Amino acid sequence: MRIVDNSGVTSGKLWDIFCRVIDNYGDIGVGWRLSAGLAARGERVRFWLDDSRALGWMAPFGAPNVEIRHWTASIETEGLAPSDILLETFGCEINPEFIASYADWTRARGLDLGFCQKGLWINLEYLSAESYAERNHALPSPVMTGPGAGLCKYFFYPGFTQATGGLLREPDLAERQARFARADWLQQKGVNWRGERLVSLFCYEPAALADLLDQLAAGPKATQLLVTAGRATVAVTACVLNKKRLQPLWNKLELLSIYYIPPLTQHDYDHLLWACDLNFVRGEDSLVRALWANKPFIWQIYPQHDDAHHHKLEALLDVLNAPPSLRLFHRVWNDLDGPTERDASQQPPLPPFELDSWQQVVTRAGQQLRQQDDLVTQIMRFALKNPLK
Ligand code: TRH
Repeated sequence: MRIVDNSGVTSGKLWDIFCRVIDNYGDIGVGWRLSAGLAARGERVRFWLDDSRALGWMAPFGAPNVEIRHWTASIETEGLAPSDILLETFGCEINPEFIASYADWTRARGLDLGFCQKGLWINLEYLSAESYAERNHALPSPVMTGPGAGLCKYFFYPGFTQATGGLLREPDLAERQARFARADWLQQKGVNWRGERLVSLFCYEPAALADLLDQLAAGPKATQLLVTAGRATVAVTACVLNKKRLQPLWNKLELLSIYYIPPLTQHDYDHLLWACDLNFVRGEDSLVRALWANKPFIWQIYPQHDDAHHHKLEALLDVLNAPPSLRLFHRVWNDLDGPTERDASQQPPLPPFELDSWQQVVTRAGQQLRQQDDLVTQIMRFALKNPLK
């Protein structure tokens, strides 16, 4: 059956989406969001994962038309329904036997029309605001050797401009946000909120974490810090223990209270971002969710060994047209000015929050970005341009 959605994109294809979980939750988080987003628009998805455990809390109810498949060392393809589109997330290497089957399915459809016209094999890249995303988006790369020889792989770059593949954003997001009731949700999650400033924290192990806790504990506003499960919880717990050991009177006015949140579904993680006055996010997917939440946010970028993340962070701040206070806060939060192991006394202090001006930044950026077609719309349109249509 062919389906026409609001954006005029028609479809009804079967996608094989492959995702390797390296560490953290960004790869599976994006892979799942894409799979569910495609399925919600009438596509069918086989989502191949080498480790599906995180879906147990991220998306415990699954989604209609998304079939989770265990990605094993060798994949038995006999008896599998031939798929239309092969998509690898973030350069994960798909098994040769699977690629061979995909090439066979493509040939069997009579689409042996020549180089670069035999099917659609997409590599979805990481999100970056750097200019290479525009330059490389949608470029084809003919496969010259191996079981996929003769096929063509396309590079699909998410991004912040019209010349990229856009950002993941569900069509019903605004409607969900309009229905959201902050106090009810907090109560439902067991947060005893008495009107304090609410800050969410999703981070790795930032060198400035102790500083942040000090700043929040210094007031003058009372703050409730809602700490996400996993690395953020471990880091904050250790930091608080250390503070209390060294300064037993730390936070004695109790202007800072800390609540450790259990792992949330992706839907509920949105709710956390919508409920808070300031969000600390990390990696790429939560960054996008923080933009849609339309609340001031601070981003901890996933660190890379060669410091490539420095440029990536600056590029985002440029796209946001961030004022100096927001740039400085990001520099310190991301420890851009020196190695993490250095003497803590040399660490530049975390600057104060300037929530009003940071709010203007996210509102302006969000308005612009909502004008763009979302990533699922764009990738489906891309698939329709292909000879398989
Ligand atoms: O977990 P991350 O740090 O992911 C990282 C980066 O994406 C990085 O680039 C990548 O290379 C590495 O993973 C492997 O942050 P990110 O990208 O925000 O992904 C987190 C996902 O987890 C996102 O989909 C939101 C989801 N999430 C929940 O569903 N529930 C929760 O309670 C929390 C805290 C997150």
